[in-house]
Amino acid sequence: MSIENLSIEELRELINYHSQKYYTEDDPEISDFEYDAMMRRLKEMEAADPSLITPDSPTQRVGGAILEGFEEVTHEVQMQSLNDVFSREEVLDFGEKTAKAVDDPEYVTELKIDGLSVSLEYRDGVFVRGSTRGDGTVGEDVTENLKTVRSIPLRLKEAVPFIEVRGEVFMPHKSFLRLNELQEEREQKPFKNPRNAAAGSLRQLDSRIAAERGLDIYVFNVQQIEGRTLQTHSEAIAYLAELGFKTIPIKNVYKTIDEAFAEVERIGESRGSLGFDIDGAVIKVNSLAQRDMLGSTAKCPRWAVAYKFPAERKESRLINITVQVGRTGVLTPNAVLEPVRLAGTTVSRATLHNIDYIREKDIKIGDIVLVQKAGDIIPEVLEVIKEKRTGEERDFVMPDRCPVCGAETVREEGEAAVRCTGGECPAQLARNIIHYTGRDAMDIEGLGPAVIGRLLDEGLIASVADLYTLKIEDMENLEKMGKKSASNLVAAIEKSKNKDLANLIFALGIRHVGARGGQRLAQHFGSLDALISASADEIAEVEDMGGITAESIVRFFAQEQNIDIVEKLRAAGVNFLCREEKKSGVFDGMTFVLTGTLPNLRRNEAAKIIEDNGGKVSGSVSKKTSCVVAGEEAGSKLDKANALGIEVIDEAELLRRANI
Ligand code: 3BA
Repeated sequence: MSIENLSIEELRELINYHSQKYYTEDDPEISDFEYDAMMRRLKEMEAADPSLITPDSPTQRVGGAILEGFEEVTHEVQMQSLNDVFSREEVLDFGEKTAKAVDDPEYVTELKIDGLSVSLEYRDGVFVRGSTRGDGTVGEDVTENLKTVRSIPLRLKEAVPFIEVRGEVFMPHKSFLRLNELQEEREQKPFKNPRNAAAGSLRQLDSRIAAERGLDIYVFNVQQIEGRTLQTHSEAIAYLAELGFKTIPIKNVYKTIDEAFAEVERIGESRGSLGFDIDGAVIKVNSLAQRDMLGSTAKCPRWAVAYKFPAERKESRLINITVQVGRTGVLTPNAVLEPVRLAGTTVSRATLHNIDYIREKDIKIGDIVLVQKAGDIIPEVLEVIKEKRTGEERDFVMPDRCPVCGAETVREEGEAAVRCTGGECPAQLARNIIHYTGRDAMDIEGLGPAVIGRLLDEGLIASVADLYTLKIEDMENLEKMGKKSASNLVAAIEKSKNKDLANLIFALGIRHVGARGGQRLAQHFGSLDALISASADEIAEVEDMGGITAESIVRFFAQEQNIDIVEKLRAAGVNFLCREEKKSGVFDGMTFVLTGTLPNLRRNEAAKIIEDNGGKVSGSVSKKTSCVVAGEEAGSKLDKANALGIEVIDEAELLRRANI
């Protein structure tokens, strides 16, 4: 079947089907490649006629809306809490009380996902609103962010008149590890555990950020439903799955509380291999009629109980402290431990964060330490058992030379991190090259971390400049690479020579210079040579460049190895000039602020139109603002513009004035 012949509605349905197979059922039927092709085709069709875009189109999952704050949502049915218990006795007690109040209760046992409770509302089968729990009565409207969660259906398989469901949003370990790697590369603080990362993602005002965080959901309750009656919880969960939700797994219905608790224990044993954090298990009465009879206390239903697993901590001997070097040159101390079993896995390493952490906790090599998993994945050393010291313990000193390349290490004012200063440090090299080939940098397709690793191992490259001298013959014999891939790679590398200066500046990996910084610098200086010969003061004059960034750029080009690389890139024929001239036109010298949701344009599309006509876009309204473009639900920025007497126009007026 060719996707070219499908109507837009048929194509959407097909994508929704495969998206559900992949994200909700974890059972894909087609390759990522085929899926991407369908998405591309849908985007093309929607771009050709934006009036065809529907709010529940799968293209709407990438985020876009930028809010100024979250609206309040008053929960029609309160979001209750769960009674927590910590022992088998308390669970049996719950069983006894339940059996006294109702006849022959049956139970189900669920995982207790360690995430954030949310409520999802659907009208006529279409997702209309999603909100956080908040204090149980009033939460926040996070619809835009929830739309980006791939396992939340935007349209149900049946057009139920109205349904409200509740579930737990969480960040799987895979997404969490990837996010923290990115945080490190961007020199931002890593998140402490997946729960905090999920919470931070749900509270993003820019839904494009939430879209990249890889959140997931398990739905565990029907709160309100019109047009259907349900008898039991297990029936409700099965029905939710039919509607297309990713539902909390229910293994069995148990006739005794003992059997239900046995399942709790099995869940405890499976903890380490789930791929996400749980903090316990929930036992619930299955019959909805019996739930009504049992009722609630002030805050919690009497028909459910949460058994919380103890945070597992164990003692182990800290055998050694090793130091790892990341791409940005940060040295991280790691504890080597005598292996212990913890929360389902064997732990033999733990992070010690940085030298301050080691000093604060007075950690010495040879100490007996208490180890805990923060969340369920990253083990950390909690404290030293001082009573067990023998006097044989040794102090740890951060090396003053990089353990990988031998260059000096420094600790900058006010920073916790110690860094390697070696420009050719092999530990940084691989990640520098990966950065160079990235999409926002030189965009060299097919040159990912695995291939780069092999090229480095074989000694075929020692810097990004060496990419340009690679030949097909060099590569075709590399493991898993044939002549065809090798020649595609050489072509992709060749193509990168024509990238714009903005990409090149970003690709060089200068500390504090991001993709946008690269653009500003390219437009201001016009050529790489002009940037290289600029002083820190001159650089600091460029929009958005601070003193620290300017110093960092000057320091980068003062290093001989870096100039060597620049010269090799020049010799290879890499473009050093800015082709994207700063645009000029009807908006020269004007500063615009965008607020609210525009009827047709996305925020970045409107910004591009303004910039293409010589204007600037700023995030906040001030006396310097020339004009505010306001859409629906514009908030405080619009009020401020009115107060300051700044001209306010709508999308249509913007399009009339601009030259498109
Ligand atoms: N089941 C959390 N509450 C849960 C519906 C009740 C409930 C939970 C649960 C009240 C989980 C309290 C906040 C809340 C929606 C109230 C679960 C989980 N069941 N499996 C019995 O996996 N974390 N949390 N959320 N209503």
